Amino acid sequence: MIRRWVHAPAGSHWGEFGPDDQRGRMNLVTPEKVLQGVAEVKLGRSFCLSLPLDVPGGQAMNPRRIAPQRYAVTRDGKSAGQQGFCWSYASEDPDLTDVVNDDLVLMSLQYSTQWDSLAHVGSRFDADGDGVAEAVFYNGFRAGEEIRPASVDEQAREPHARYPQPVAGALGIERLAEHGVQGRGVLVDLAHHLGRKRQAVGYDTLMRILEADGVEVETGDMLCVHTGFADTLLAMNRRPDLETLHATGCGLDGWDDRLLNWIVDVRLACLIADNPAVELVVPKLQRPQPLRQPRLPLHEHCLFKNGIHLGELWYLTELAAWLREQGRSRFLLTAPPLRLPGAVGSPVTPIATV
Ligand code: UVW
Repeated sequence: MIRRWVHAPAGSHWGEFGPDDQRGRMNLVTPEKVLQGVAEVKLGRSFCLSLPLDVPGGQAMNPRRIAPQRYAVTRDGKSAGQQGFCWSYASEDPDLTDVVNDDLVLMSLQYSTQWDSLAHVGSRFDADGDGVAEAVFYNGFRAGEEIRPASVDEQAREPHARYPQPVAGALGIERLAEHGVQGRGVLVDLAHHLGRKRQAVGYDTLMRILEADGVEVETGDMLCVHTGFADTLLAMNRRPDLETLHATGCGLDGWDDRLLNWIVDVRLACLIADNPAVELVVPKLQRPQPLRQPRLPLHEHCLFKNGIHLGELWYLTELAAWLREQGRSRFLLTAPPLRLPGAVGSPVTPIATV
């Protein structure tokens, strides 16, 4: 048996659902929470919470991520549709009338509306107490043993076999898919109160807004944070203007300990936003402490320490406006990722039903 960890990081809840758990706080979405979500369905109206998956439009926002490249499956340089017949059958049986198109897509799984799995962000940490910090993920799963990223060199050598092995040997997004991801969603509308100016939102501001709007968050809820970022991005119509985007939209303050404690104490099942990282990513020089530290402290806190999945670049604008009009904040949220073994993230088409 691999003993993955003897020390858990400060502020973490490793082992909360057992030492081998790979689903984290999504375990808090119990059958009872599903029923609470269903109880929010009064009209049967649905909202699509995904951006079109070819938004943002190019790699500018995140150079590591490629936009969907779509291909038709062809024969002799033509797709079945272009040939006007179904080549899989027609050559054998000219009497068959079927015309069939297939296609394929190459894209970064976290290019647009997405889930981050617990294999997405870990930390250099000495989990087994041997004095050596290793790349470790939630519940002590290791990079070298369970997580097998293809190196940049391997990818460059074999661009068409980018990920010959599943990247996440543990904690992959299929763990979330197997759960189903359906339960009660709760929306907090930061954009309504703060406008679209870039700013970090800490505990005090979040509490003030929750109170002003009468939003209650309970154990096992899936919290959606509306900042307006995705709406601004969508309006750019796949030509992202980085200068405008860098000045747009708030993000949670990953350096605010009271906020981090609240996320854990209120026992959110997961945390979702319509911006690219949920948190506001702050340049190194502006960070509070000069010590070794993460670039993404909220990612570290949620994904690495506490098993809280993050949803990013969701489209929440229409739902936020409708909920405000109705004086509501809760809904049934259905958001399973792809059941793709070993994937670090996944595109998702979340649906809110009210
Ligand atoms: C990083 O870019 C590290 O992550 P995310 O897309 O989760 O913000």
